Amino acid sequence: MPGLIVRSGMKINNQRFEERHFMVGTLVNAAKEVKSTTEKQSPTLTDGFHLVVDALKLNGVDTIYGVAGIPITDLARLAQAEGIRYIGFRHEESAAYAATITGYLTKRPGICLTVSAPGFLNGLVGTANATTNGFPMIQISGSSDREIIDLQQGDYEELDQMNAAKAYTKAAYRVNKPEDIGIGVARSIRAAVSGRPGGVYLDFTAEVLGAALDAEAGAKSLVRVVDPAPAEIPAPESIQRALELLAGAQRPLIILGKGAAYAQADAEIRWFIEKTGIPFLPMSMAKGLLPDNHSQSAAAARSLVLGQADVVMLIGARLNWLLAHGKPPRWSPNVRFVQVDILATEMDSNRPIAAPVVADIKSAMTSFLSMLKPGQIRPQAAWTKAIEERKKHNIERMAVRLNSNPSPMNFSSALRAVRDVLASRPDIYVVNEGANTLDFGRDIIEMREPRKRLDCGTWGVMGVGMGYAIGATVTTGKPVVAIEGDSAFGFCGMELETICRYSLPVVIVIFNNGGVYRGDDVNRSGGSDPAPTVLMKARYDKLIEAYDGRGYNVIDPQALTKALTESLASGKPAIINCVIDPTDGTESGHISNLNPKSQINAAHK
Ligand code: ADP
Ligand code: TZD
Repeated sequence: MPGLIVRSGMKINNQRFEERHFMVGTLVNAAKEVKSTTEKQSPTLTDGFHLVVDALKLNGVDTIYGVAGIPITDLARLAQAEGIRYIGFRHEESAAYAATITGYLTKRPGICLTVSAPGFLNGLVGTANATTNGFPMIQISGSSDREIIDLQQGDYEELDQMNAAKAYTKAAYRVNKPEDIGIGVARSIRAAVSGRPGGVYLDFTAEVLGAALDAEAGAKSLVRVVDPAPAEIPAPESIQRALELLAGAQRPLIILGKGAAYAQADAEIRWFIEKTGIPFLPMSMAKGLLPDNHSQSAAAARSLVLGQADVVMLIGARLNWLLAHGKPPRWSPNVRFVQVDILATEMDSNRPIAAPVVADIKSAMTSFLSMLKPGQIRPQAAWTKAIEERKKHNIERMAVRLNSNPSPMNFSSALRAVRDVLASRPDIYVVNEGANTLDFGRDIIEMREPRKRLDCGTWGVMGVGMGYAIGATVTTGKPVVAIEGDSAFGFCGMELETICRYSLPVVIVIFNNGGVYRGDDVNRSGGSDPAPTVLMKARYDKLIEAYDGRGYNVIDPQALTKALTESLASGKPAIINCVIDPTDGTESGHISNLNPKSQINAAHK
């Protein structure tokens, strides 16, 4: 074994190498042992661990989320020693969610680090979620010995990880030689952020991590990725076509999706909307891109605008299930679409797209603004008036529910209290998951700043809450309020300890109605087991006391207001257990219609 004098803190550009011994973990001992006998004759070496850390640092990675174990424990230690912030989670799924939301907020891939096989698979749920949502992140995993895996000879945590990952990621790579680490990292970064972003899997075998390499050759093998997400400029004729279609519309509508929020083209989007006067509808995570109280927001007249718009411009939004696939009866059969999206194959995926604009949103909106003629687009006054009237009607109807004070609290009265506290704190990130908690939360909590609302997204996945909350505050330094259904919280609730360990300013408000959707279901057999959707009406506030956090149990909106105000002012982790009427809420929230209905006539059952 050669002498392990390892170079780190490499400055690739000016070739100035700072030499020092590897100071962490088991390798420290190995290094010391060998150094005494062979130091003088040995070439200066680096190893896979160092090259991975150097490659990440070279590309601006400053945070890694992960769970330690064989074979990546020393990688986590070294990353921390080298100045990358390492956040250790209790479960890889949450670490992957944290990396995902870092990617969404920064447009740079968040990094999640997992151990082989089971840890890898746990993290893969989060990586697949990133891919589905189009957010950039990289799951880096150590893996076991290739020869043993390929012959299926039964290694510790044996799994053909790269091939398992391929189906659920935008790209999957494995590095089998230490000199390929730089290329592996570079390819992963590019794959994660270019075009439609997504989750990428990057596999380092245990052998590669431990392998030694001449330090100078190692340094030269690293790659700093230049322009990882190049601008994709739209064809001028595609912009022209779209503008003509919009100009001929009587009842135009703009739908802003989370791709628009991700693109960080906030000013360009706002200018276009305000210059044209077209009403807009924000999808859930695009809320706040323009403030919810903007006069052109049609959010409170959603059914009307979807049903009656004649030309709809989709900006970073897909015509998937969240938009009823653009089809009747929710939509007019004659509606025509402009779609601005970076992915050409998204066009015509559900409805024909009359005016596709394939480009990145910032470039596209810049072109729209430069080609838009004064007065070219103006929605009909009758259209904007109809929207105004419907908004007024719906807001008045909603106010009745919002302002009632039932006991126990229902979703609306509790959310009113949360909304009112957050009204003076637009800096706060709002994480939201559950079914009714999500649907009511989306409608009631007003957003005034872009990218501040983080929720279950395209997959409707429960369990993102804690990872998103941790990732958001670690990335931005801002406080987070996580509004959680009691079932949703349970998926990754142990991350409470992570939140307390790092003393993160996260306040978790648990909407506790004692069940999935509702807490009052009964066992149809008459037996004593709880019904499938029933949970214990637990005191979740007591959980956080185990970690020296602050817990509140509240049964009315006044107490909720006080608890939330106080916990936000403290800047410390807190749980507010919010007691909600178990009979409030509907099965599956607003998407009850997606539950299959039996085709068997009740009479024949
Ligand atoms: P929502 O759920 O909010 O409706 P989706 O996730 O369905 O949004 O759609 C987001 C769309 O935005 C995706 O089709 C994606 O390809 C696109 N997208 C993401 N980033 C960009 C960008 N920078 N420029 C153009 N399109 C983008
Ligand atoms: N598992 C995963 C990973 N995602 C899911 N979406 C579900 C299961 C099914 N599911 C929903 O779609 S919502 C939900 C589950 C289990 C929880 C709803 O209960 P809640 O919220 O307490 O979180 P409400 O407000 O009581 O409806």
